[in-house]
Amino acid sequence: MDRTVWSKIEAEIEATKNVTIGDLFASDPKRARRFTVEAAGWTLDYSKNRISQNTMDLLLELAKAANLKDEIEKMFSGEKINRTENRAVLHTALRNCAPGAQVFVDGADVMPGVRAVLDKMSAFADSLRKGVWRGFTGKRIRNIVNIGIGGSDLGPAMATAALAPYSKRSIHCFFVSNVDATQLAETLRQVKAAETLFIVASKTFTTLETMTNARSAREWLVRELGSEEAVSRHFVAVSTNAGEVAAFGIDTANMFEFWDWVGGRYSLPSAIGLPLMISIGPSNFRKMLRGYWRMDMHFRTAPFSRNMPVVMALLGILYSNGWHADSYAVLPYDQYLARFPAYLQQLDMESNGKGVDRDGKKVDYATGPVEWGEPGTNGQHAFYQLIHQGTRLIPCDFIGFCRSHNPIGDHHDKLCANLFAQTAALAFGKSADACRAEGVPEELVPFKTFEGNRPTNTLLADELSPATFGALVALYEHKIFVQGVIWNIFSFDQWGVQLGKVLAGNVLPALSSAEPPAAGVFDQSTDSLVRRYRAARGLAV
Ligand code: G6Q
Repeated sequence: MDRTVWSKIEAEIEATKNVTIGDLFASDPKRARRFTVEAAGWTLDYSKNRISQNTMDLLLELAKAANLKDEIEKMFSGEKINRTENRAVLHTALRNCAPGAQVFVDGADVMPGVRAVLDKMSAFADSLRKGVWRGFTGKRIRNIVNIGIGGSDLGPAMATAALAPYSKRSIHCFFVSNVDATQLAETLRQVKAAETLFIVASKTFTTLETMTNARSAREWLVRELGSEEAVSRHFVAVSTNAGEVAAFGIDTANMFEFWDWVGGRYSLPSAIGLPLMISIGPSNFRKMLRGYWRMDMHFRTAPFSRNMPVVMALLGILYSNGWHADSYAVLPYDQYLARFPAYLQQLDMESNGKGVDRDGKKVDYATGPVEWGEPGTNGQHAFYQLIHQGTRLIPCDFIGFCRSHNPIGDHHDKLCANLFAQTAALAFGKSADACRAEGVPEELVPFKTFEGNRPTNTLLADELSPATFGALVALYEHKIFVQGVIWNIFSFDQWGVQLGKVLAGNVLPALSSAEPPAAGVFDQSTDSLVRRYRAARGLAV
């Protein structure tokens, strides 16, 4: 992070620390308009933040000092910015809707491949939806079970729920990710083998959880349908690894490809989105891609002062590094977005949860914050207490829509009234005098006072559509990218995840071997836990 600019921001925070959001509104009748930006069907009102124009100008200087413009161009044009894995980062190519667009990696245009896979997915999704592709016994496919984890699960699972109003309701999508057999078993209880298609989604096709679940699902299917030959009608794969797909027994004609320049957590608009495409249909899927692309174009071309991802990223940095907030909450006022905070947890925390800078040196400032949240209004009856009156600063993103897919009575007005009222209460609070004026007894005044000055962003779109949904995901992707650039960390690798993939492999044999582990193989605590487990399962300790 640029020290010179950052020290100016710190000085500004110190000089204005007693100026509240309420004061800022009182001194500027145009504040709401000044701090509102529009992009790709979304309005971002960020006026309820602890910022003046001066704060924003300084934050924008920080973006400039990090050469953000060049970094954005490097990403869009296919430079290998994921340096620790020597890969380009081109999720934006997956939704590049510009006619005739070309994007080069190692001298080869990736766009023909992107278009070909989209066409292959579309043909497959159509034939499945129309009942042309049928199961081994001739029955229509009514259930899709996606087997994948992390980036090969969270995106399609979240998006399939988010875009349920656009789904073909006669096809049910299930997502199995956990190696805990309970998830697979409970899913299989709900489906009939003859009507079920399994999508094995794994970039590497070697991930322990996914391959374990896929093998068990395959055994179940063969058992239920009585023939190995059934597998080819009931299993397809999404992967970058054709060799492993073939070794598993899936015909590579039924494999949907993606590429090493698509990071797992950025892969929803790739073939990883196949269950979503089957659910909402190819045309809606393409509308979603267009929504992503509109936000991509906004991000690439809009001046930083009007650039929604850049503005949100800068505000996040102000709170993380300037006000020392450890976390932020994302609060969608839409039940269809219930899984959006969980999806963002991976997107943000796996991307920016890094402790060394791009030169491999330990950073001495905070990087990726903890992200969490739940849909409104449920959260209001749970954790909002802490946001309103607790000792921690929790900046919040409120997300809402002007129209509901389920316009029953006045539910939607009530939902949105809560959204707007919460942001106002957080910003302006309720003074002790206001409590007294309402007749609150003096001894209760401290408990009923809200100091306010709690920052929020409000994101509003007309309705939750494939296009606004795509734009929303792209908004957060780019916000996270900008923060990574300013923190000078690599956002597109995930060595912490790799570690987990190796560690369990070392312990696994010790849980079932005839002989207990030799002394000293594991640390003391792990050794005693392994022996406790073995004893309960009747094995020698
Ligand atoms: C995402 C991560 C990680 C990955 C899973 C699944 O960015 O790399 O969450 O998606 O570990 O990996 P596979 O798709 O290779 O099974």
